[in-house]
Amino acid sequence: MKTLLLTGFGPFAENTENPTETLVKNFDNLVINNHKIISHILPVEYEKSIHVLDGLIERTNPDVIINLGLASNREEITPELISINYQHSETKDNAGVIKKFSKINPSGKESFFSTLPNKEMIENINLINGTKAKLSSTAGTYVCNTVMYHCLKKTQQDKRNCRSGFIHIPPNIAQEDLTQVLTACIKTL
Ligand code: PCA
Repeated sequence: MKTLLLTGFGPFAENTENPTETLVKNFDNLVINNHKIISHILPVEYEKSIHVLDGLIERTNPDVIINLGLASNREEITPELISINYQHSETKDNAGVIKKFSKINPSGKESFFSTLPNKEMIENINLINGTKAKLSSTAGTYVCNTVMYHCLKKTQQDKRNCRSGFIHIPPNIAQEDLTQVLTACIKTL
């Protein structure tokens, strides 16, 4: 049996609800496709999110990590191709911090590519009635990109045999549909 660490986020900025919160909580402890799921809600804070994530990775030693977040301005489900070593947003994080023109890690690599099977996940999601997925080539420069970058950096630096990446979820999709979407993604692992 493999271990899948699944993360989501709670509300932030003007988003009073974050669909990834309910979704991720509902998958905690399930076993799908021979993966035991451990789920956790990360704080929408640049600093704390990565510290919490580090602790989770150390504690659970996962084989796969899927991080989920809300993209309030998108219409499709968007697995992310790449994370970049940058933080820049007008939006405060939930600790009130604004980051602009900042590096996540001043001495780190410029970018990390997702190591999740994005193509297969997109194909599987698009087989589901009424849901649409496409590849995104930017995870933004706010907290989600920070989490994706740090997650890939840590797992590769620690030489963990662990695949990870990020999927952004648009608003206004029913939880039942999101459940099907996430199940379809996990079936590609
Ligand atoms: N979305 C934000 C951070 C938390 C979330 O769910 C983002 O896209 O960076």
